[in-house]
Amino acid sequence: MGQTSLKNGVPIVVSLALVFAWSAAEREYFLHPSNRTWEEARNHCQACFKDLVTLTPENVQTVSKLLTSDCWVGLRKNSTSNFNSYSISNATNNSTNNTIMDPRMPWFRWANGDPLIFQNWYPGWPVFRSSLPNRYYFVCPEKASLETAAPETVTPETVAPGTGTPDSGTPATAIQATGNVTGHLQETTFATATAASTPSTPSTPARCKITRWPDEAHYVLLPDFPKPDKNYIEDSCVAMLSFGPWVERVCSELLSSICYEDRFFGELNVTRKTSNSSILTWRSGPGNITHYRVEVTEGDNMLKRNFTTEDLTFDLNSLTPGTRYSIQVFAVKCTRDLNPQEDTFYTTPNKVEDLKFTNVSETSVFLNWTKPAGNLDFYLIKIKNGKQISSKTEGKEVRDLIPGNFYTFTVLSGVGDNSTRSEESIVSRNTKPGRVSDLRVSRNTHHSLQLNWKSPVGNVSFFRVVATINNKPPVPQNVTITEVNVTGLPIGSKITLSVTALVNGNIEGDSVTIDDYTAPGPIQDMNLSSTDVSLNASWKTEGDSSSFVVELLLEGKVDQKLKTHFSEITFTGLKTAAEYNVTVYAFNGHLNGEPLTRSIFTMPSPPTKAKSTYQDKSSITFEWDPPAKVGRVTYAVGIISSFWGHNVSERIENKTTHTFTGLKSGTKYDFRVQTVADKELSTAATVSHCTDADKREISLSMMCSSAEPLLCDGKATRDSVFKQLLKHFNEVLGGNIFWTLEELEPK
Ligand SMILES: *C1O[C@H](CO)[C@@H](O)[C@H](O)[C@H]1NC(C)=O
Ligand SMILES: *[C@@H]1O[C@H](CO)[C@@H](O)[C@H](O)[C@H]1NC(C)=O
Ligand SMILES: *[C@@H]1O[C@H](CO)[C@@H](O)[C@H](O)[C@H]1NC(C)=O
Ligand SMILES: *[C@@H]1O[C@H](CO)[C@@H](O)[C@H](O)[C@H]1NC(C)=O
Ligand SMILES: *[C@@H]1O[C@H](CO)[C@@H](O)[C@H](O)[C@H]1NC(C)=O
Ligand SMILES: *[C@@H]1O[C@H](CO)[C@@H](O)[C@H](O)[C@H]1NC(C)=O
Ligand SMILES: *[C@@H]1O[C@H](CO)[C@@H](O)[C@H](O)[C@H]1NC(C)=O
Ligand SMILES: *[C@@H]1O[C@H](CO)[C@@H](O)[C@H](O)[C@H]1NC(C)=O
Ligand SMILES: *[C@@H]1O[C@H](CO)[C@@H](O)[C@H](O)[C@H]1NC(C)=O
Ligand SMILES: *[C@@H]1O[C@H](CO)[C@@H](O)[C@H](O)[C@H]1NC(C)=O
Ligand SMILES: *[C@@H]1O[C@H](CO)[C@@H](O)[C@H](O)[C@H]1NC(C)=O
Ligand SMILES: *[C@@H]1O[C@H](CO)[C@@H](O)[C@H](O)[C@H]1NC(C)=O
Repeated sequence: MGQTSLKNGVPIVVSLALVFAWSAAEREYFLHPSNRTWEEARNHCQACFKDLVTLTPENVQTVSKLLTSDCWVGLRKNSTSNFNSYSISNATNNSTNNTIMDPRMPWFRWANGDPLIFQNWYPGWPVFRSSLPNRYYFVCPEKASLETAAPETVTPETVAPGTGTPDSGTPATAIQATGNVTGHLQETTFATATAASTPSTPSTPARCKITRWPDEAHYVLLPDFPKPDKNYIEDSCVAMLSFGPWVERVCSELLSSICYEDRFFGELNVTRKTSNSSILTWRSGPGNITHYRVEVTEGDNMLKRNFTTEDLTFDLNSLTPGTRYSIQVFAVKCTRDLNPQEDTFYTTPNKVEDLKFTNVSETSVFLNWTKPAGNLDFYLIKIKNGKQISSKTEGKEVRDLIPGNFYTFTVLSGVGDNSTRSEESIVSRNTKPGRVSDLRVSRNTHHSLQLNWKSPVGNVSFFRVVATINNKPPVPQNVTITEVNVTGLPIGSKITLSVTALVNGNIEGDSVTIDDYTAPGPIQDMNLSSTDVSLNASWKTEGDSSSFVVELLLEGKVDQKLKTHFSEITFTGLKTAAEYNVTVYAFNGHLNGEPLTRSIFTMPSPPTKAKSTYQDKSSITFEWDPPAKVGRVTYAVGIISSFWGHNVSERIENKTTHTFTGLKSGTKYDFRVQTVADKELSTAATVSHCTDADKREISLSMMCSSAEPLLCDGKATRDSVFKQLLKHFNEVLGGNIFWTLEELEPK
């Protein structure tokens, strides 16, 4: 009955299973310095913890560090208290059935039922009975077979109630009990053994009570043997010395003690989380829990609330949306907080408000919204194709979109651990369609233009083409292809054309604009007029062409080329008497209208400074200066005497002097000289001059009778005859010929 048999007796399988169980739980150890008996210490441990400490190779270090003095541990020689826990190992495995040790062995199990797989006795302990068995001879006389019974030896420690039926053939009357009583003592002897086990005084014989037989009880005095073992304690409890090893002590001794408890791992569930409420449920703690304390922490605020042991749930209300709450539920046992059951959770944040587009471009949109009541940690923007972006602020630009596509944007508010999100706020629309490219005009006619372009990247439902003419209201046109022939335009006009891509009926992209012209009309009605050094051209055309190109050609070469915005032009500084061609066409940007050419001569320049350099009775010589800037020139010269009706004209070339002969004497001639160019004559330079007079006297006799003598008087008075005569000649002859009138006194 020693350590060896203990070790051999404990089945390996059983202890392994329990080792696993130990390692799964984390044990905590508590030293209680107050002096208690082993029984009190154990009761206290069971009330406020789990039990008295159980020592294993793993925890012995930890526990021994707590020690300040000798302490009770959970081991007692008397193992009757272990019966209940014994069935645990039995039930676990059928195969152990036959190998289970007799539970009545001392030191068999720890107080909590754990098997004793580790021992650390101080040398000399435990103390056993001396090797000589204490023999108790006792006789339980039975009338019928008193003499026949063989004495048996009984070891008191092992005596336990038998359950078998008495062996009726051999009823025991005198028994000598040794270590093994099975099958011999039956139930007849257990009580005697108990009585005999504690012979307090050797002189007092133990009594044997036989209860089995109904007739009467027989009490037998047993001889006593003095007990040789001084340190032997019949019902010892184990104390751990402050330096670690174990010794037996009397259980009623007052010592401090060490309790243990498995660390409590509960489970706190937070359910039915909404934006402002949730429900907490938790596990009941082990043993005699007095109450539960719930601590709800939000930022720097903490709410504490006590709950009774029946109440394992707490309805949290009036919470702030989108906020992190951390919860601790402490089970309180003997005023001690057990390891808390913990959880943190977020309330659902509120959905964002006023979600709208603040800017939409071709490849991006700017979303803005307002922060909802409560808290949140970030916003999440979901785009249709599964893309997600997050934002810390109440606005976000979403980039890399396709122009003109329809997008749905979902904005949610989120919390730090992504455990919950708000409801969705949704907006959707098309991005702006792109700008058309390569817009160009071709096939300009008088009344139409052909427009071509390339469709932009992305989505377009149709194009709007607008032709604006001057300030007239525009004429829009919708097309789905990328070309259009714009018709009905005014001739020769500047047309502003713009093409805009649209999607979804009315979402417009940026317009692309181009200016061009319808083909200019022909020049009509050109009028030319010229002087000797200038030329004026004016014309008309249909339409409102912005400019004209005017070419002035001389002898087939371009002399001047001008662009004008007016439909009239004057060239100056021209050569005289030269044939100029004037070609005019309307010009609009790159288009020329049909040209019109007319020609005209510049007027010749007149000669100047005509004068007479010589005259006699029948001839006059005239001289003049030639016109400026002239080379070879023809002059038309002429002389007229209006009196004689004499008219001479001639053409001469390259001379600036001419003599007229065969003239009448004393006559005034009017001379003119003109430059001749083509059929045109320049203005004339004129001078009058008289031939020398061949004087003759003609006498004219007149009879003058007058009532008034003075009237016939040659002199003086107004109405004199002479004066009238003078007047008459003046009228007839004038200055055209040489004449004088003189009055001769009557002889
Ligand atoms: C105990 O009794 C059984 C059966 O009677 C026997 O087989 C066994 O040897 C005995 N043991 C001792 C130690 O006497
Ligand atoms: C326990 O008893 C010892 C000896 O009797 C004494 O020294 C010690 O102070 C006691 N401890 C307490 C906590 O009462
Ligand atoms: C064993 O201890 C229990 C209490 O733990 C006690 O009731 C019982 O009488 C003791 N038995 C013996 C044989 O000492
Ligand atoms: C084993 O346990 C069962 C019930 O769990 C019980 O009926 C049986 O008697 C036990 N066996 C022994 C040897 O204790
Ligand atoms: C235990 O034994 C019973 C009957 O002896 C049997 O029905 C059962 O299956 C066994 N269980 C195991 C785990 O071996
Ligand atoms: C286990 O022990 C019980 C009683 O001691 C017995 O009835 C049962 O048959 C045993 N089982 C096995 C598998 O030996
Ligand atoms: C917590 O929830 C789980 C799963 O629903 C459940 O199995 C468990 O019993 C709950 N615990 C408590 C303390 O309510
Ligand atoms: C539980 O503990 C309280 C106070 O600590 C005590 O009054 C009560 O009797 C204990 N109950 C049990 C069953 O131990
Ligand atoms: C909870 O109970 C403890 C112990 O009974 C007490 O000290 C504390 O004030 C209580 N707290 C609340 C919030 O009721
Ligand atoms: C939109 O949000 C951005 C970023 O938060 C901010 O800068 C901008 O001012 C907001 N615009 C409007 C109109 O709220
Ligand atoms: C929360 O979710 C977003 C999007 O799913 C992710 O980008 C972010 O990293 C997550 N944050 C955490 C803390 O899991
Ligand atoms: C062109 O489209 C716009 C926008 O859908 C519409 O208002 C307009 O009536 C359409 N014009 C023509 C000529 O179809």
